[in-house]
Amino acid sequence: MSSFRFPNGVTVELIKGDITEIEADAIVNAANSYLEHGGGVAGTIVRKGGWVIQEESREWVRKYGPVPVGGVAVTSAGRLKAKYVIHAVGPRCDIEPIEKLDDAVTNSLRKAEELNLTSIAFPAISTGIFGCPYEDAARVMVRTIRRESPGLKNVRRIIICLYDDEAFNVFDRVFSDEL
Ligand code: AR6
Repeated sequence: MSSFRFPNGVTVELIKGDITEIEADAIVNAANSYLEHGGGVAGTIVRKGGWVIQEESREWVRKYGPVPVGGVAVTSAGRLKAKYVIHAVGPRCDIEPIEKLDDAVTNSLRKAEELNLTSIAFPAISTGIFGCPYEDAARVMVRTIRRESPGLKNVRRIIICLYDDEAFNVFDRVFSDEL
C-alpha cells in the first residue's frame, strides 16, 4: 500500500486487491453506458453485491437514458460493504481519448461530495476490457485527483484499488512522480 496526503487532509491510498472487499462509503464501478454489468469489475460487483445492483442500474437507464462517456450513475451496493456504487463510464481507448477519464473521475468525486460521503474507492477505470494502458490511465487519474482534491469538503479518503502487481507498480510510480 502507498499513501499520499494533500495539505487539506485528503488522503489518497493505492491498494492492491479486489474492490468489492473494500470498506468505503462508495465504490466506483467501471461501467458501460448501458449499465449492463457483464465482465470485469462490473461483473464481480453484481455477483458479490447481488442482482439488485443490475436491476437498479436498468431502472436508471430507463429513467435517464444511457450514461454518456465520462458520466456517472448511482445505485445501492446490495450486500457489499459500501453504501453506494457509483457507476462511472470511462473511455474505450480504441475509439475515445483517455482524457475522457478525467470526466469520469471528476464526476465520481463530485457525486460522492453531493451524497455527503467521506470515502470512495476507484478501480483502474478503462484499463481492462476498454483497453487503455495503465500508464495513461494513472496519469489522468492522478492529475484529476490533484486538481479536484482542494475543493473536497466531505470526501477525506480516496482509495485506488489495483487488481494485480503490474497495475499497482505502474500506478505507484506515476502517483509518486506527480504527488
Ligand atoms: N477489483 C479491482 N480491480 C479489478 C477487479 C476487481 N474485482 N476486477 C478487474 N479489475 P474492467 P473497463 C481491474 O474491464 O476497462 C465491463 O464489462 C482490471 O484488471 O472491469 O473500464 C463493463 O460492464 C482492470 O485493470 O473495466 C464494461 O462493459 C480494471 O479493473 C467494460 O467492462 C478495469 O477493468 C468496462 O471496461
